Order: sequence, then structure tokens, then C-alpha cells
Amino acid sequence: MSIKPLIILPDPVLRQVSKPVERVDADLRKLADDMLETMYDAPGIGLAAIQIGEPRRLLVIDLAKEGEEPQPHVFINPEVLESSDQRSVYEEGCLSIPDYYAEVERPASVRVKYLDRDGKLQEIQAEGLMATCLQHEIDHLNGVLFIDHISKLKRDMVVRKFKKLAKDKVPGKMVG
Ligand code: GNR
Ligand code: NI
Repeated sequence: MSIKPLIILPDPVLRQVSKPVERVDADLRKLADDMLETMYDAPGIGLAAIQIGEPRRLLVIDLAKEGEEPQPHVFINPEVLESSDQRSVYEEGCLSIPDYYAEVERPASVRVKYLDRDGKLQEIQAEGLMATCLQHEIDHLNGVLFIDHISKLKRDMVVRKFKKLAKDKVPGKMVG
């Protein structure tokens, strides 16, 4: 297992649409394990493969609280089958947009079908934080970020800040 570097805004990789997983094999399970290790290290409660530069339709989630038994979930080729009309608002963050948080409104519950790490077809009726997190991660598979769900004014501010941070990090860009 290994911890992978995270892709950070405004890297255009985050806007790629990920490709369906064709085979749930040892290679895919290794990727899922690396994603879980990277997520626990960050730490975060979810991670999509594209956040470590792999454009495959795969995400991991663990909502266990600190001190609890880990509850790693692997979702392969997830598809939202049904969304509730009822909405809920959560303060979201993203490992690809460090230290920025904003309230996002989404369907309060979703029914999602997916393959598990054994390649077995599964369905989940998700509510609460699991519903929000699944939607946040599935958005990543489609090149969508949580800031796409906030006002354009706020989004433009965040993108500008991260563009400036990225520019300041380029070697050779000296002051003066
Ligand atoms: O760690 C994370 N926390 C979080 C909080 C509220 C809603 C969604 C999330 S997902 C985020 C990790 C991440 O960036 N996943 O893509
Ligand atoms: Ni995210």
C-alpha cells in the first residue's frame, strides 16, 4: 500500500470525466487500497480515484469517527438510480481544495448501484452524510467539484486564490 500525492485545484486533471472500470482485479483492488491509505492519511472521509490522478470510476468512503473501527467502503462504477426531492445542506470540504469549506444543498437521500471490491453488484439507499459524500465523490468521477454548486462569486474567489497559490509554488517565479 502507498500514499499518493493529491491533485489540487486548479489542476485540469480534476475536470476529466473518469472511465468505467472494466475489470475488478488485483490491480484495481491495489488502487482501492492506495486510495484508502491516502484518504486516511489526509485525513478525509472520501476519495475519488481522479484525486490521485487515476481517471477511473472508483471511489472510497469511510465515515467512522476517530477511535471507532474503520469502515472502508469501495464503490466501483457507481450510478445514482434515484434521488429524493427532499434536500439537505452540509458544510462540505474537498481534499483537492484544502482548507476551504462551504454549504452545499443536495438531495437528502440517493439510491446508488455499484460494484463492490469483489466485483459483486450492490445497491445502497444512502441518507445523511453518506448520501452527501457519495454525491460529492460521484461528482468527481464526472469532473464536477463541490464549488460548482456554490455561487459564481464565491467560486471565482476560490479559484483565483488557488491559481495564485499554484503560481507562487512554481520554481523560478521570484518576487520582483
Ligand atoms: O474529507 C472530506 N469531507 C467531506 C465533508 C463534507 C462533504 C464531503 C466531503 S468529501 C471530503 C474528501 C474529498 O475531497 N473527497 O472527494
Ligand atoms: Ni472532493
